[in-house]
Amino acid sequence: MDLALYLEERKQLVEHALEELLPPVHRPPQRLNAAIRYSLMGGGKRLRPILVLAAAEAVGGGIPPLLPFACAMECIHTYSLIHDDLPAMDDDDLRRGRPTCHKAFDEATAILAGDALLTYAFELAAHPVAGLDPAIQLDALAQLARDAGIHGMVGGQMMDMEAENRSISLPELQNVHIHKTGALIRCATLAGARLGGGSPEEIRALKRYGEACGLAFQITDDILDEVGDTQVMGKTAGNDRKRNKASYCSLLGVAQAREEAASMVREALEALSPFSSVADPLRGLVRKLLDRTH
Ligand code: GRG
Repeated sequence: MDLALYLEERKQLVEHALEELLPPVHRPPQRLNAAIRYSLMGGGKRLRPILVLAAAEAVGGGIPPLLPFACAMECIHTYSLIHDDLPAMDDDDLRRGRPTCHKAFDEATAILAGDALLTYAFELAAHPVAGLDPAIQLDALAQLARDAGIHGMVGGQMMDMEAENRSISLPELQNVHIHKTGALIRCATLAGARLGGGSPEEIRALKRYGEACGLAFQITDDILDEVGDTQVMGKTAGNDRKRNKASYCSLLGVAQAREEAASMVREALEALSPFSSVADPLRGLVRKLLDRTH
């Protein structure tokens, strides 16, 4: 299986759908629509929407009906990056290789672009999925709200802020990661499995895969922050150290952090053991995390 080709094709599908589904720049309020498009269409790996599609494909689901939900996940992710970059949070100038939204526009516009993306995401996630029991879609939508909000990403971001400038244990750090980054990644594979029509066993397996994949992703993000290259990553390296933030690298060292990431990848692959080659894109994706450079 050609993973690079698979990822490129799915990325194109997602980007084409985003182009179609987003309000055009010429429609008022133009400045808000321009800021939204600037952040959303300015690069990014599209990991979360691709995970939705790959999980759905692993359970025999079709792609086109799921594109609005997959795009909703990218909208939520992009809003979180815009807000995370604001002066009140990480105060970053560079994102996806370009000036952050508040640098390219202004702070108030960036706040509103994030707010608008979050709410637009739920408009997209509520697009009826053809042929699917609406109760299943409602479950996926409620799960998305939980994983993006207090009990997921936003809650994790708060824990992360509270952990700055103090020493925390590895289990505490893991808890931050599970919420801040892991919840949305797990939500992607869970939603794909549900909306793709998976059996309860398949849904459980893909949820477990998403959990392990989310942790592997965050650990490799910590490693990149420590040893990565700002130019290649398109965002500023060394932020954790600068802000005196605990990370897998500060708690374990880079070598042990790599070991932990590899162990999470093994766990994710183990979760996929009931699946045939239909899950090969998911297998390839999580293996690829170990040598990612951005
Ligand atoms: C502000 C509510 C709120 C939440 C922010 C996700 C997050 C929570 C902050 C982002 C900070 C950060 C660098 C987290 C580490 C993991 C992460 C989300 C990295 C960026 O995601 P990628 O690598 O980015 O998927 P691209 O640009 O490829 O989409």
